[in-house]
Amino acid sequence: MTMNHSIDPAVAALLPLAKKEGIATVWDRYKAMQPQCGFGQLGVCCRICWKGPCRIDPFGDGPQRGICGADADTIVARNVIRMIASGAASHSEHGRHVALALLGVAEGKLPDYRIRDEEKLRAVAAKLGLETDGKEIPAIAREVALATLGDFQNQDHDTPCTWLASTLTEKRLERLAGLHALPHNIDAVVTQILARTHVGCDADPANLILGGVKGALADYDGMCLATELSDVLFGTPRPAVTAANLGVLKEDAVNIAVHGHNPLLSEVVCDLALLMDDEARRAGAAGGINIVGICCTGNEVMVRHGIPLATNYLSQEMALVTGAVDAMVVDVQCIMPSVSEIGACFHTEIITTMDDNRIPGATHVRFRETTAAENAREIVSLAIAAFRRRNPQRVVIPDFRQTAVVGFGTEAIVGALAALNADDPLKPLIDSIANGSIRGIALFAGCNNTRTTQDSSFVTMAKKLARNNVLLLATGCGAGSFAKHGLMTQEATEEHAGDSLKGVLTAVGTAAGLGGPLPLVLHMGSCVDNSRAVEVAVAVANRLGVDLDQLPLVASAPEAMSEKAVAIGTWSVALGIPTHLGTMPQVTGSPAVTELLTETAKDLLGGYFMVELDPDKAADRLLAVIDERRQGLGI
Ligand code: MSK
Repeated sequence: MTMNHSIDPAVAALLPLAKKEGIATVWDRYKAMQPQCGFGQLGVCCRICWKGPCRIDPFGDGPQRGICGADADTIVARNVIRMIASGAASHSEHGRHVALALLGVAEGKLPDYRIRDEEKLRAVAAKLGLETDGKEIPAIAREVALATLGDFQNQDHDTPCTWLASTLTEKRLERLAGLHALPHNIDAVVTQILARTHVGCDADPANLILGGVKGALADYDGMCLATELSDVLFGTPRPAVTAANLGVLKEDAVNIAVHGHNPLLSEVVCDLALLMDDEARRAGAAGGINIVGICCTGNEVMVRHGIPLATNYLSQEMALVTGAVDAMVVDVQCIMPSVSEIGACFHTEIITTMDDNRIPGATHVRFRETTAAENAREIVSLAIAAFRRRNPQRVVIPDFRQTAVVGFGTEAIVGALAALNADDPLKPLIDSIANGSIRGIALFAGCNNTRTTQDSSFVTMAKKLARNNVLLLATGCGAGSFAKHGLMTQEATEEHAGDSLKGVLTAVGTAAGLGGPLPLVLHMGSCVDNSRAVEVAVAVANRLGVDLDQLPLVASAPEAMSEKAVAIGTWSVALGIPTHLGTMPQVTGSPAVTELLTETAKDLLGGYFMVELDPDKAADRLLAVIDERRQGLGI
């Protein structure tokens, strides 16, 4: 039973304990929810007005139209693009937060933050077409922040968002412009989706889906700016050796788990933890303060600072079941509301920090960038106080932790390649793709989902693709899966990579001073950092003079779950990338929408969705797509 939930051994070790203690977990609630609503699974339930809810009979016997007259195609299309709007809003709100912080730093209003990567700031300014010669860092930062905020303010529909226009290939921009799919303003596009899906508005499924594509591209824009400006403020990822899984918790330390997404909070908590280490020791924690990450905040601090990852999305409750977490500090997105109830079974402080993301039963520390250090000090003090209340008898830390070599953002990958060819860093990568040493590239992204065995599909697919010489990139909770299962190590490369891939990874890793190969899977960051993979792909495409839909590049979200994942998957398709989903999307109640997303998209965009629940078969399908692309390029 347990191993059907997850292949994570730490989860397997703790689930019986949760059961013994009477603690309900995500898997218990999933079981209690069965059977789940078939109408919802097909996407044919409409709750957009109070004449409803309406639902379309998928077997053709009952109603084929809702009370207003909307059919299954309209309902499914409206539902899915509303998910995209939510995903785009989530990522871009995160991005706006970071952009405003950069503006505050530039104007000297946020003493608790600073620009940690001036070189990246200059590179970003150049990318956005801003003149930097003779300008001081604060002035450049201000211009970058204002140009970025323009992507939330521009009212000229014919001028696409700056970040989008600055980061894609010319051919891709032309193709998207031809479909009227280029967003001009993130906020406006999200609003348009909500407006056009109101009762009595857009009923054309193809038109709705195209509106969703525009929303997804707004999501891309928001992710891009969030990632790049976070690098400016907090540092650009560099390779680091760290560890993953619940064994990173320490019995003798104040364990603080940072969980959520936005580094504005977690970075300052990390800074304060260093300053307050002695205080923790005085409270009896011989190991001082131990910061660990969960979900994408975990990925953010992992790739930038090598802070260990406790776990990924689906097992966030398990961290609490160890009885060793003194505080779980959360900001936004992917935080299960159940954590406050489980925290209350122990001594654990669950601390919410954002006024618009609160959980009943949690302690709320109102986080403001203007008072960040003061807020973080309060948070760390709460954790130390909780540590004093910890019951050592209830501490069960599963002895599972894997080494993880992480921190492969674009700059780190290019830097490693430059060790082989300083004048033309992309050449070794392009040559390896051209001569078949690297058969293709796969980006693994996305969440965990109770519909699949946690981590299982990620691991199965990655091993098979690597054996077939596919270079693997990962972000988000997918990256968390690989880190927990030891696939971000040099040993994994030795064990699982096909011979030619191993040769390339060894040559690059050795030249870059890693004393051996690059890890089997390259950790690029959190789910908001998927734009890093696009940056690498665009550089390769531009170098070859082709568009993204010609590259042997695929994406996969084997355990997709969130609305953000729907948005990411859709922009991946819009950029021309064949995109695999390992969970059934809630669209199959409409043959028209299903066809649009899995077939018509290929003609319109070059990218398309592929649904395959079996990970072994999914890997085969991705290999076939890669080979098709290679044939197209004549390599
Ligand atoms: S946290 S969106 S479960 S990747 Fe980014 Fe993980 Fe998916 Fe949340």
